Amino acid sequence: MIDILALSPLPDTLTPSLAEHYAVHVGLDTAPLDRIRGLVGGGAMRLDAGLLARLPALEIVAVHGVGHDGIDKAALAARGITLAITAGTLTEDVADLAIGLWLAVERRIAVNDRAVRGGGWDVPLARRASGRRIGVFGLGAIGRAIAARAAPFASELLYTARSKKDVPWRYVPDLRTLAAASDALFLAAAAGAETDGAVDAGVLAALGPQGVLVNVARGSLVDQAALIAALDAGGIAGAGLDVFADEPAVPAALHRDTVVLSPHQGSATHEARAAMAAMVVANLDAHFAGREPPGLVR
Ligand code: 8YV
Repeated sequence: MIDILALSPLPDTLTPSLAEHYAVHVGLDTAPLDRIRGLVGGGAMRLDAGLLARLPALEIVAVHGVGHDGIDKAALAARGITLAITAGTLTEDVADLAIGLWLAVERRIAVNDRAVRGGGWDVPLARRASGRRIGVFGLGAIGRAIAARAAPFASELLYTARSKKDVPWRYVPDLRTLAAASDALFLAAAAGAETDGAVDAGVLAALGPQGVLVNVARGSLVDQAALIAALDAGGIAGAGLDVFADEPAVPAALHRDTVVLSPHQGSATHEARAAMAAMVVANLDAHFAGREPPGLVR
């Protein structure tokens, strides 16, 4: 059997099907590193040149997810190592969660749930979600799915992306202008140098005291200290956050009624996780059969 390394324990949805086809080793300490031909890890995995050097037989990195910002792609390319992701398996689920977080912030769903559990029955007034101007940063598959869901709610749907797309929504070339024109700003851009800290104090100030930020992309897109400062100062109205700067750490300063917190669960549905597991295996199987993996990153 071909030896595969998982840097950390794999989800239960993936382990059985992977183990049927491959000899799976979990963790660097016990794995036969010189025989490892495939590496499997989550979308947030870190893979640098130093780790790659310890894996001389590595041929493919199969990501259980769609993010690959923590992977040194130049180092992979230099060794001719294939990179594959589970493209298309989790789009709808992440978009669903984004809308859920936004509605939970606007309509105080989470904070009121906590109040009712504590015996409360007050109904502090919330904000109408319908009729807001909605901005989406990043118009890949997930950004489009968010926009398609949000558009029926919105008075206007705007987006910022690397380029204007053939979509019925208004293109705004830069993030700060997008934030200024939006009541709710959804983050769906890929992480990386281009978007690192993109939501900074200036963008948050542009979003303004009535604005809500929703992040289902990566914590790295947001200057988290600036976000906390904006929430402290009433610079924005609230936030729905599925991702954080240093997961799983969630600063106590974000534990507030205007913020809905979520444990990086965008793809955590039975359906998405089953599809992700199947695609990790399909990517590996294709590669080792000499075919192009369906989730190949070019
Ligand atoms: C997963 C993700 O939580 O796809 C991604 O990039 O961050 C998430 O879907 C992660 O990959 C789980 O392994």
